[in-house]
Amino acid sequence: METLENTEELLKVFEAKIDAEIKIEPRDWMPGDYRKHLIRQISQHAHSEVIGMQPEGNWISRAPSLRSKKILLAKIQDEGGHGLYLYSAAETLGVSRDEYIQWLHAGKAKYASVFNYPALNWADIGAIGWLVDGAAITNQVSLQRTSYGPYSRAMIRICKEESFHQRQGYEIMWKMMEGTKDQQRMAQDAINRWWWPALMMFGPHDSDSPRTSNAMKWKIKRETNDRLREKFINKTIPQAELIGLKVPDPNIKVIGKDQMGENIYEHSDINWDEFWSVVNGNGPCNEQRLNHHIRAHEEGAWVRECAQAYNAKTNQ
Ligand code: FAQ
Repeated sequence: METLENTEELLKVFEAKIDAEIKIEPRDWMPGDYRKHLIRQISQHAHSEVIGMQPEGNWISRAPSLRSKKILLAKIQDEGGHGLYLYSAAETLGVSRDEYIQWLHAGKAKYASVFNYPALNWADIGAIGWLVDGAAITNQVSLQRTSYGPYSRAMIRICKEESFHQRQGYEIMWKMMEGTKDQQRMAQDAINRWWWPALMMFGPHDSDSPRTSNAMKWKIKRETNDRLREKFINKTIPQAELIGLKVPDPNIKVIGKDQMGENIYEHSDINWDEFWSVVNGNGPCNEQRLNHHIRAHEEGAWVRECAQAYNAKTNQ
Protein backbone atom coordinates (compact mmCIF):
# COMPACT_ATOMS: atom_id res chain seq x y z
CA MET A 1 0.00 0.00 0.00
CA GLU A 2 1.18 3.53 -0.78
CA THR A 3 1.69 5.68 2.34
CA LEU A 4 2.97 9.23 2.72
CA GLU A 5 6.42 8.02 3.78
CA ASN A 6 6.84 5.49 1.04
CA THR A 7 5.54 8.01 -1.56
CA GLU A 8 8.49 10.19 -0.64
CA GLU A 9 10.79 7.20 -1.02
CA LEU A 10 9.20 6.26 -4.36
CA LEU A 11 9.55 9.83 -5.58
CA LYS A 12 13.25 9.78 -4.70
CA VAL A 13 13.74 6.56 -6.66
CA PHE A 14 11.82 8.04 -9.61
CA GLU A 15 13.88 11.24 -9.58
CA ALA A 16 17.14 9.31 -9.27
CA LYS A 17 16.22 7.33 -12.39
CA ILE A 18 15.40 10.51 -14.30
CA ASP A 19 18.75 12.03 -13.23
CA ALA A 20 20.63 8.88 -14.25
CA GLU A 21 18.90 8.70 -17.66
CA ILE A 22 17.27 5.38 -16.75
CA LYS A 23 13.96 4.98 -18.58
CA ILE A 24 10.74 4.90 -16.60
CA GLU A 25 8.84 1.73 -17.51
CA PRO A 26 5.07 1.01 -17.28
CA ARG A 27 5.28 -1.02 -14.05
CA ASP A 28 7.52 1.55 -12.31
CA TRP A 29 6.02 3.93 -9.81
CA MET A 30 5.62 7.41 -11.28
CA PRO A 31 4.06 10.64 -9.95
CA GLY A 32 0.43 11.10 -11.01
CA ASP A 33 1.25 14.37 -12.79
CA TYR A 34 4.03 12.71 -14.81
CA ARG A 35 1.55 10.05 -15.95
CA LYS A 36 -1.08 12.67 -16.81
CA HIS A 37 1.45 14.76 -18.72
CA LEU A 38 2.46 11.77 -20.84
CA ILE A 39 -1.15 10.73 -21.47
CA ARG A 40 -1.85 14.25 -22.78
CA GLN A 41 1.27 14.61 -24.92
CA ILE A 42 1.17 11.10 -26.41
CA SER A 43 -2.54 11.59 -27.12
CA GLN A 44 -1.89 14.76 -29.10
CA HIS A 45 1.01 13.07 -30.87
CA ALA A 46 -0.94 9.90 -31.80
CA HIS A 47 -3.94 11.87 -33.05
CA SER A 48 -1.61 14.06 -35.13
CA GLU A 49 -0.24 11.03 -36.93
CA VAL A 50 -3.71 9.71 -37.69
CA ILE A 51 -5.40 13.00 -38.64
CA GLY A 52 -2.22 13.80 -40.62
CA MET A 53 -3.17 11.07 -43.10
CA GLN A 54 -6.10 13.14 -44.37
CA PRO A 55 -4.47 16.01 -46.30
CA GLU A 56 -2.23 13.54 -48.16
CA GLY A 57 -4.84 10.78 -48.54
CA ASN A 58 -6.77 13.20 -50.69
CA TRP A 59 -3.98 12.97 -53.31
CA ILE A 60 -3.49 9.20 -53.64
CA SER A 61 -5.92 8.94 -56.56
CA ARG A 62 -4.38 11.97 -58.28
CA ALA A 63 -0.66 11.21 -57.94
CA PRO A 64 1.08 12.02 -61.25
CA SER A 65 2.72 8.59 -61.77
CA LEU A 66 2.47 5.00 -60.55
CA ARG A 67 5.82 5.46 -58.76
CA SER A 68 4.66 8.55 -56.86
CA LYS A 69 1.31 6.87 -56.03
CA LYS A 70 3.07 3.81 -54.55
CA ILE A 71 5.43 5.97 -52.50
CA LEU A 72 2.62 8.19 -51.22
CA LEU A 73 0.50 5.16 -50.28
CA ALA A 74 3.41 3.65 -48.34
CA LYS A 75 4.06 6.95 -46.57
CA ILE A 76 0.46 7.42 -45.49
CA GLN A 77 0.31 3.83 -44.30
CA ASP A 78 3.43 4.52 -42.20
CA GLU A 79 1.69 7.49 -40.56
CA GLY A 80 -1.24 5.24 -39.59
CA GLY A 81 1.30 2.78 -38.15
CA HIS A 82 2.92 5.59 -36.13
CA GLY A 83 -0.47 6.38 -34.64
CA LEU A 84 -0.79 2.71 -33.63
CA TYR A 85 2.67 2.58 -31.98
CA LEU A 86 1.75 5.70 -30.04
CA TYR A 87 -1.72 4.53 -28.96
CA SER A 88 -0.03 1.31 -27.78
CA ALA A 89 2.60 3.29 -25.85
CA ALA A 90 -0.23 5.30 -24.30
CA GLU A 91 -2.16 2.17 -23.32
CA THR A 92 0.75 1.24 -21.03
CA LEU A 93 -0.23 4.34 -19.00
CA GLY A 94 -3.70 2.94 -18.35
CA VAL A 95 -5.77 4.68 -21.04
CA SER A 96 -7.47 2.65 -23.74
CA ARG A 97 -7.49 3.59 -27.39
CA ASP A 98 -11.28 3.90 -27.21
CA GLU A 99 -10.94 6.58 -24.53
CA TYR A 100 -8.41 8.48 -26.60
CA ILE A 101 -10.72 8.41 -29.62
CA GLN A 102 -13.69 9.52 -27.53
CA TRP A 103 -11.68 12.52 -26.27
CA LEU A 104 -10.72 13.39 -29.83
CA HIS A 105 -14.30 13.19 -31.08
CA ALA A 106 -15.56 15.24 -28.14
CA GLY A 107 -13.06 18.00 -28.98
CA LYS A 108 -11.14 17.41 -25.71
CA ALA A 109 -7.92 16.20 -27.33
CA LYS A 110 -5.66 18.18 -29.60
CA TYR A 111 -3.68 17.26 -32.72
CA ALA A 112 -1.05 19.23 -34.66
CA SER A 113 -2.54 22.47 -36.01
CA VAL A 114 -0.73 22.03 -39.35
CA PHE A 115 -3.20 19.35 -40.47
CA ASN A 116 -6.03 21.88 -40.47
CA TYR A 117 -4.71 23.45 -43.69
CA PRO A 118 -5.80 22.13 -47.08
CA ALA A 119 -3.54 20.28 -49.56
CA LEU A 120 -4.58 22.04 -52.77
CA ASN A 121 -2.30 20.50 -55.39
CA TRP A 122 0.54 18.02 -55.94
CA ALA A 123 3.22 20.53 -54.87
CA ASP A 124 1.54 20.57 -51.45
CA ILE A 125 2.34 16.87 -51.12
CA GLY A 126 6.01 17.79 -51.65
CA ALA A 127 5.79 20.61 -49.11
CA ILE A 128 4.07 18.40 -46.51
CA GLY A 129 6.70 15.66 -46.79
CA TRP A 130 9.62 18.08 -46.80
CA LEU A 131 8.44 20.66 -44.25
CA VAL A 132 5.83 18.92 -42.08
CA ASP A 133 7.71 15.63 -41.80
CA GLY A 134 10.96 17.62 -41.55
CA ALA A 135 9.57 19.53 -38.55
CA ALA A 136 8.14 16.33 -37.07
CA ILE A 137 11.56 14.60 -37.29
CA THR A 138 13.37 17.51 -35.67
CA ASN A 139 11.02 17.15 -32.70
CA GLN A 140 10.97 13.36 -32.71
CA VAL A 141 14.74 12.86 -32.88
CA SER A 142 14.88 14.77 -29.63
CA LEU A 143 11.95 12.72 -28.22
CA GLN A 144 13.90 9.48 -28.82
CA ARG A 145 15.63 10.39 -25.55
CA THR A 146 12.37 11.02 -23.68
CA SER A 147 12.30 9.53 -20.19
CA TYR A 148 9.31 7.18 -20.67
CA GLY A 149 10.52 3.87 -22.16
CA PRO A 150 7.59 2.92 -24.42
CA TYR A 151 7.35 6.47 -25.85
CA SER A 152 11.10 6.59 -26.48
CA ARG A 153 11.13 3.22 -28.25
CA ALA A 154 8.15 4.20 -30.41
CA MET A 155 10.07 7.34 -31.42
CA ILE A 156 13.11 5.35 -32.53
CA ARG A 157 11.02 3.34 -34.99
CA ILE A 158 9.06 6.37 -36.11
CA CYS A 159 12.18 8.46 -36.84
CA LYS A 160 13.56 5.82 -39.19
CA GLU A 161 10.42 6.07 -41.30
CA GLU A 162 10.02 9.84 -41.03
CA SER A 163 13.42 10.49 -42.57
CA PHE A 164 12.29 8.60 -45.67
CA HIS A 165 9.13 10.74 -45.71
CA GLN A 166 11.13 13.94 -45.56
CA ARG A 167 13.20 12.84 -48.56
CA GLN A 168 10.04 11.85 -50.45
CA GLY A 169 8.71 15.40 -50.05
CA TYR A 170 12.01 17.05 -50.90
CA GLU A 171 12.34 14.93 -54.04
CA ILE A 172 8.92 16.14 -55.25
CA MET A 173 9.94 19.79 -54.71
CA TRP A 174 13.31 19.28 -56.36
CA LYS A 175 11.73 17.61 -59.41
CA MET A 176 9.23 20.46 -59.73
CA MET A 177 12.03 23.03 -59.52
CA GLU A 178 13.74 21.24 -62.42
CA GLY A 179 10.49 21.37 -64.40
CA THR A 180 8.50 24.05 -66.24
CA LYS A 181 7.96 27.64 -65.06
CA ASP A 182 4.45 26.65 -63.96
CA GLN A 183 5.78 23.76 -61.88
CA GLN A 184 8.35 26.09 -60.29
CA ARG A 185 5.58 28.57 -59.45
CA MET A 186 3.52 25.76 -57.88
CA ALA A 187 6.47 24.68 -55.73
CA GLN A 188 7.07 28.26 -54.53
CA ASP A 189 3.35 28.73 -53.84
CA ALA A 190 3.35 25.53 -51.74
CA ILE A 191 6.29 26.62 -49.59
CA ASN A 192 4.62 30.03 -49.20
CA ARG A 193 1.54 28.36 -47.73
CA TRP A 194 3.20 25.60 -45.63
CA TRP A 195 6.23 27.40 -44.17
CA TRP A 196 4.41 29.18 -41.34
CA PRO A 197 2.11 26.28 -40.39
CA ALA A 198 5.23 24.04 -40.24
CA LEU A 199 6.97 26.50 -37.87
CA MET A 200 3.80 26.51 -35.71
CA MET A 201 4.16 22.74 -35.18
CA PHE A 202 6.79 23.42 -32.52
CA GLY A 203 4.21 25.12 -30.31
CA PRO A 204 4.17 28.52 -28.58
CA HIS A 205 7.32 30.41 -27.55
CA ASP A 206 8.95 28.88 -24.47
CA SER A 207 7.82 31.88 -22.42
CA ASP A 208 4.17 31.16 -23.39
CA SER A 209 4.34 27.37 -23.11
CA PRO A 210 2.71 26.26 -19.85
CA ARG A 211 3.80 22.61 -20.28
CA THR A 212 7.51 23.10 -20.98
CA SER A 213 8.75 23.52 -17.43
CA ASN A 214 7.48 20.15 -16.12
CA ALA A 215 8.25 18.45 -19.43
CA MET A 216 11.91 19.52 -19.20
CA LYS A 217 12.16 18.74 -15.47
CA TRP A 218 10.90 15.18 -16.07
CA LYS A 219 12.90 14.87 -19.32
CA ILE A 220 9.72 14.14 -21.29
CA LYS A 221 10.79 16.92 -23.67
CA ARG A 222 14.56 17.15 -24.11
CA GLU A 223 14.65 20.48 -25.95
CA THR A 224 12.29 23.42 -25.80
CA ASN A 225 9.82 24.51 -28.48
CA ASP A 226 11.93 27.52 -29.54
CA ARG A 227 15.20 25.59 -29.64
CA LEU A 228 13.71 22.90 -31.89
CA ARG A 229 12.10 25.52 -34.14
CA GLU A 230 15.48 27.25 -34.54
CA LYS A 231 17.14 23.96 -35.45
CA PHE A 232 14.48 23.30 -38.10
CA ILE A 233 14.79 26.80 -39.59
CA ASN A 234 18.59 26.61 -39.73
CA LYS A 235 18.61 23.29 -41.55
CA THR A 236 15.68 23.97 -43.89
CA ILE A 237 16.65 27.35 -45.37
CA PRO A 238 19.79 25.93 -47.06
CA GLN A 239 17.69 23.05 -48.44
CA ALA A 240 15.26 25.57 -49.95
CA GLU A 241 18.07 27.65 -51.44
CA LEU A 242 19.74 24.59 -52.95
CA ILE A 243 16.77 23.98 -55.24
CA GLY A 244 15.96 27.64 -55.89
CA LEU A 245 13.08 28.14 -53.44
CA LYS A 246 12.65 31.05 -51.04
CA VAL A 247 11.06 30.87 -47.62
CA PRO A 248 8.23 33.44 -47.39
CA ASP A 249 9.90 35.68 -44.84
CA PRO A 250 11.45 38.99 -45.90
CA ASN A 251 13.45 39.24 -42.66
CA ILE A 252 15.58 36.12 -43.07
CA LYS A 253 19.19 37.05 -42.38
CA VAL A 254 22.32 35.06 -41.44
CA ILE A 255 23.43 36.16 -37.97
CA GLY A 256 26.19 33.67 -37.20
CA LYS A 257 27.45 30.11 -37.39
CA ASP A 258 26.77 27.16 -35.09
CA GLN A 259 29.44 24.74 -33.78
CA MET A 260 29.23 22.73 -37.01
CA GLY A 261 29.85 25.86 -39.09
CA GLU A 262 26.22 25.97 -40.33
CA ASN A 263 24.35 29.27 -40.66
CA ILE A 264 22.12 30.57 -37.88
CA TYR A 265 19.24 32.70 -39.17
CA GLU A 266 17.23 35.59 -37.82
CA HIS A 267 13.59 35.51 -38.91
CA SER A 268 10.17 37.10 -38.38
CA ASP A 269 7.84 35.96 -35.65
CA ILE A 270 4.88 33.66 -36.17
CA ASN A 271 1.35 35.06 -36.39
CA TRP A 272 0.30 33.80 -32.96
CA ASP A 273 -3.33 34.88 -33.38
CA GLU A 274 -3.58 32.54 -36.34
CA PHE A 275 -1.81 29.77 -34.38
CA TRP A 276 -4.21 29.92 -31.40
CA SER A 277 -7.22 30.28 -33.65
CA VAL A 278 -6.31 27.03 -35.46
CA VAL A 279 -5.37 25.23 -32.22
CA ASN A 280 -8.73 26.26 -30.76
CA GLY A 281 -10.68 24.71 -33.62
CA ASN A 282 -11.12 27.59 -36.08
CA GLY A 283 -8.64 26.71 -38.83
CA PRO A 284 -9.67 26.24 -42.46
CA CYS A 285 -10.21 22.46 -42.13
CA ASN A 286 -10.68 21.69 -38.39
CA GLU A 287 -14.34 20.77 -38.80
CA GLN A 288 -13.74 18.74 -41.96
CA ARG A 289 -10.86 16.75 -40.38
CA LEU A 290 -12.78 15.86 -37.24
CA ASN A 291 -16.00 15.00 -39.08
CA HIS A 292 -14.08 12.77 -41.47
CA HIS A 293 -12.46 10.93 -38.56
CA ILE A 294 -15.82 10.46 -36.81
CA ARG A 295 -17.40 9.14 -40.01
CA ALA A 296 -14.51 6.74 -40.74
CA HIS A 297 -14.60 5.51 -37.15
CA GLU A 298 -18.33 4.83 -37.32
CA GLU A 299 -18.05 3.13 -40.70
CA GLY A 300 -15.24 0.93 -39.32
CA ALA A 301 -17.30 -0.33 -36.36
CA TRP A 302 -18.02 -3.65 -38.09
CA VAL A 303 -14.28 -4.32 -38.56
CA ARG A 304 -13.66 -3.84 -34.83
CA GLU A 305 -16.64 -6.06 -33.98
CA CYS A 306 -15.38 -8.83 -36.29
CA ALA A 307 -11.85 -8.59 -34.86
CA GLN A 308 -13.21 -8.82 -31.31
CA ALA A 309 -15.47 -11.76 -32.18
CA TYR A 310 -12.56 -13.56 -33.83
CA ASN A 311 -10.36 -12.85 -30.85
CA ALA A 312 -13.00 -14.13 -28.41
CA LYS A 313 -13.44 -17.30 -30.48
CA THR A 314 -9.73 -18.07 -30.79
CA ASN A 315 -9.17 -17.45 -27.06
CA GLN A 316 -11.96 -19.84 -26.00
N1 FAQ B 1 -0.89 22.17 -32.64
O1 FAQ B 1 2.82 24.18 -23.40
P1 FAQ B 1 2.86 23.73 -24.83
C1 FAQ B 1 3.59 14.39 -37.67
C2 FAQ B 1 -0.94 22.83 -27.60
S1 FAQ B 1 3.49 14.21 -36.02
C3 FAQ B 1 -1.87 21.87 -31.76
O2 FAQ B 1 4.03 24.15 -25.63
P2 FAQ B 1 3.73 20.99 -25.03
C4 FAQ B 1 3.72 13.19 -38.53
C5 FAQ B 1 -0.32 21.84 -26.62
O3 FAQ B 1 -0.74 20.51 -26.94
C6 FAQ B 1 3.35 15.87 -35.46
N2 FAQ B 1 -1.74 22.09 -30.42
O4 FAQ B 1 2.64 22.15 -24.89
C7 FAQ B 1 3.08 13.42 -39.82
C8 FAQ B 1 -0.86 22.35 -25.31
O5 FAQ B 1 -2.23 21.97 -25.21
P3 FAQ B 1 -2.87 21.29 -23.89
C9 FAQ B 1 2.95 15.94 -34.11
C10 FAQ B 1 -0.57 22.59 -30.02
O6 FAQ B 1 3.01 19.70 -25.03
C11 FAQ B 1 3.70 14.20 -40.81
C12 FAQ B 1 -0.89 23.86 -25.51
O7 FAQ B 1 -0.91 24.08 -26.92
N3 FAQ B 1 4.09 15.86 -33.26
O8 FAQ B 1 3.56 15.48 -38.05
C13 FAQ B 1 0.48 22.90 -30.89
O9 FAQ B 1 4.82 21.19 -24.04
C14 FAQ B 1 3.09 14.38 -42.06
C15 FAQ B 1 0.30 24.56 -24.88
O10 FAQ B 1 1.53 24.22 -25.59
C16 FAQ B 1 3.95 15.87 -31.95
O11 FAQ B 1 2.86 15.92 -31.43
C17 FAQ B 1 0.30 22.66 -32.26
N4 FAQ B 1 1.23 22.93 -33.17
O12 FAQ B 1 4.40 21.26 -26.47
C18 FAQ B 1 1.85 12.83 -40.12
C19 FAQ B 1 5.19 15.76 -31.13
N5 FAQ B 1 1.53 23.39 -30.17
O13 FAQ B 1 -2.56 19.85 -23.98
C20 FAQ B 1 1.26 13.00 -41.39
C21 FAQ B 1 4.89 15.53 -29.68
C22 FAQ B 1 1.12 23.41 -28.88
O14 FAQ B 1 -2.22 21.96 -22.74
C23 FAQ B 1 1.89 13.78 -42.34
N6 FAQ B 1 4.38 16.69 -29.02
N7 FAQ B 1 -0.12 22.94 -28.80
O15 FAQ B 1 -4.34 21.55 -23.99
C24 FAQ B 1 5.18 17.66 -28.56
O16 FAQ B 1 6.38 17.63 -28.70
C25 FAQ B 1 4.53 18.76 -27.79
O17 FAQ B 1 3.27 18.32 -27.32
C26 FAQ B 1 4.36 20.11 -28.58
C27 FAQ B 1 3.68 21.11 -27.66
C28 FAQ B 1 5.71 20.64 -29.01
C29 FAQ B 1 3.47 19.91 -29.80
